[in-house]
Amino acid sequence: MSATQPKIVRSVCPFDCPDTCSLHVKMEQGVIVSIDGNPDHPVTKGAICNKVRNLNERVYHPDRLLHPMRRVGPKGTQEFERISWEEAYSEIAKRLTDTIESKGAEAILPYSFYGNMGILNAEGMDRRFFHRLGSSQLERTICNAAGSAGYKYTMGASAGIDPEDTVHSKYVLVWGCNLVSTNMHQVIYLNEARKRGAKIVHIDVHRNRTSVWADEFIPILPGTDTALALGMMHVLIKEGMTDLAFLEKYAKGYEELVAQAENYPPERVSQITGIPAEAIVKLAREYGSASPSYIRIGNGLQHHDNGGMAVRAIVCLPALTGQWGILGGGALKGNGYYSAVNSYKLERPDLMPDKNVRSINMNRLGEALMKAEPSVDFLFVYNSNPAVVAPDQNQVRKGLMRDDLFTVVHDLFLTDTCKYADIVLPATSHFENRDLFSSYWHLYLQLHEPIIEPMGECKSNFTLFKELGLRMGFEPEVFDITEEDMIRQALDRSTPFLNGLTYEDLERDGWAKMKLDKPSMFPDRIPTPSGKIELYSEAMLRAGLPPVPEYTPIKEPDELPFLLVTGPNHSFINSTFGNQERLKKLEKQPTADMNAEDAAARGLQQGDRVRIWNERGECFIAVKVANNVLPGVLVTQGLWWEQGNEGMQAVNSLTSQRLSDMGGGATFFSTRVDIEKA
Ligand SMILES: Nc1nc2c(c(=O)[nH]1)N[C@H]1C(S)=C(S)[C@@H](COP(=O)(O)OP(=O)(O)OC[C@H]3O[C@@H](n4cnc5c(=O)[nH]c(N)nc54)[C@H](O)[C@@H]3O)O[C@H]1N2
Ligand SMILES: Nc1nc2c(c(=O)[nH]1)N[C@H]1C(S)=C(S)[C@@H](COP(=O)(O)OP(=O)(O)OC[C@H]3O[C@@H](n4cnc5c(=O)[nH]c(N)nc54)[C@H](O)[C@@H]3O)O[C@H]1N2
Ligand code: SF4
Ligand SMILES: [Mo]
Repeated sequence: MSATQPKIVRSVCPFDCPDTCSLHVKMEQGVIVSIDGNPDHPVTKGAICNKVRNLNERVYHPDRLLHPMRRVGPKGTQEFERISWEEAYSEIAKRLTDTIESKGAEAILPYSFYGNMGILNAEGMDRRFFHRLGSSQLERTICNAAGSAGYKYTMGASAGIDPEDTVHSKYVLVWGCNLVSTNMHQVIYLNEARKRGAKIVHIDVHRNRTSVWADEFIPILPGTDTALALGMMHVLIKEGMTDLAFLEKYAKGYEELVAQAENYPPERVSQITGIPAEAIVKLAREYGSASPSYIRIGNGLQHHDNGGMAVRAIVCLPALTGQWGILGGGALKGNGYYSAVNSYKLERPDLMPDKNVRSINMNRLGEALMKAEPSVDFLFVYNSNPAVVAPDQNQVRKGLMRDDLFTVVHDLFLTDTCKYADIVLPATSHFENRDLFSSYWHLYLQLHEPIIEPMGECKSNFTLFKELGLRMGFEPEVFDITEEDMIRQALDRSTPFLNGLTYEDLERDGWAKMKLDKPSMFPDRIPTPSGKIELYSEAMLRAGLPPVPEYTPIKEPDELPFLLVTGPNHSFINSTFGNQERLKKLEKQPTADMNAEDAAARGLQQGDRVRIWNERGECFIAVKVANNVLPGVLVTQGLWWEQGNEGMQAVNSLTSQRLSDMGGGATFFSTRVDIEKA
């Protein structure tokens, strides 16, 4: 084929989204002209979301960073001058060396998350670099840490059922998950299940796109899901709807759970959750009498003070009704366990000079920058935009403004975080990289070959940390390797799921499904300490947590009248795309949904500009009056940039650095605020 003929090449969507779609990219003369889904992929089957359909606009965006820059004005003013990579590397290397000599390596903190989900670029060469450097470790807990810990206490691992089997489900609870916006292929599978007779119930604090799509919507007060799960258990037990044979064989602690559920009659649960008692009884009866039943557990409920317990409690339900092992029955929060590659070989924690180096929870970045001892003097940000996404943003930004802090930010765009950087480095898009992608929902690993050359002087995370490592004099056998070498190392792990998968297999086919002979690894293999599903958990008791599910209210003092939930929106991925005009237009403007009763009591009308505030900060936003939320609840959607929305203040100026009950998770949604006309 001649170079001028359009051709279609295969790619993978790199964003932090469960679907990890296979893409077909149309190229003309070496330029990406359009993006579509790859119809051959067994799960994503050619469908992609609107965000990624125009990804060429992001790749070729006029604002893309194309060369390194050094700050020349005060922090926060965006005054930079162009420098070469040579200058950037020598300044960074010198700073790193000086910091280690004067303060020790703990004064250096990497800060990253999954702006690019590629395994090599998100948890490969970067991890090696910071391990070898001996820097402070970062606990990457901002997303699903609480729920994963809670799920693990009950089931032993972050694993659920194969989503492809959910077409067989007959009753589906979509619990704290905004599927239509955040996991579109799950919607496609459930539409098929519905055609075959399934009922879909959405449990959420906000009537959103998913509630409209579902057959029934149950609005719940934020942070009260543990009580609802216990109320359902109360009814299931009272009405003899539990599967005693399954429980006898596969679960531990049923009697303790029966005693605990006794404390949660529907009337009490109704007062806690805001759900009428009859609705709780009906929900439990429907769930208890349907099979196969499936619970898709989302992130919404775990971003609370009690989020770990909520997930732990909910995932007891499929055990009570004996759903594991039935095609289309069980639950799914995340499936990362199945496609786990060799993280030891990838990340090389053995390179750490001191295994007891301190570790800093990323949800407390503000505190770490302002108060840590020894102080954080060097911050290296990549794959993340903490000035927008981290909680308690005013403290984060205050920390980033510190004169004695040296900050490097590697990104594709001059984000709000870059404004505080001493050195800004240009990152490639994933189209420019070779990488390996797993999904935290479906069961396919995908290989990605670069489809365009790096733009300008951009470098991938892999190349940046490889070259910086070599510049620092680190071992060539660890750092001077190719992407292909590293992918081979990642695949070098003996697990029944990877089942001997090789680089050649992926090169030939593009993807491979993890081997799972049964609907899930449960109940045959339950990797808890007891080998059973732990309705009662001694590990929790030892950790100072209630050993059986128990409802505790959120910790935020209730001096202020409203609970604020600041979730993601339909057209961005976290703060990614917050600078893309087409997608911003679709979202119109940042708004806060408010119950009509509350609005009337406050004299607020549709579209009024309001000030939402608490002791941590304030946020100016338009109010949307609708009965989309219960009285006393406010919901915003989207992590909007401040740049381009001047005077708004990101919603994370209101959220707290408190950690959740388990896993050191974030508590974004356990926020109390007041609201007034601006
Ligand atoms: N379009 C889009 N897709 C995305 C993302 C994005 O930003 N935009 N982000 C990606 C990432 S990183 C993640 S982690 C996932 C998150 O995707 P989801 O798992 O869907 O999680 P959220 O959207 O955070 O919250 C889900 C729902 O929980 C509700 N909720 C909040 N508090 C509670 C509660 O106490 N109880 C109950 N029952 N519901 C509650 C919220 O109103 C929301 O509708 O999506 C990924 N996909
Ligand atoms: N209030 C509130 N806050 C939240 C949430 C919420 O629901 N409400 N959600 C939380 C959740 S679940 C998550 S996962 C986090 C997400 O927080 P982040 O991981 O920070 O996600 P993004 O905002 O998408 O920022 C990712 C950045 O990485 C950059 N990037 C992309 N690819 C590359 C690359 O290859 N190399 C480099 N160096 N950079 C790259 C992007 O341009 C972007 O600026 O936010 C959390 N914050
Ligand atoms: S953001 Fe999610 S749904 Fe959209 S293309 Fe990427 S993986 Fe698919
Ligand atoms: Mo996330």
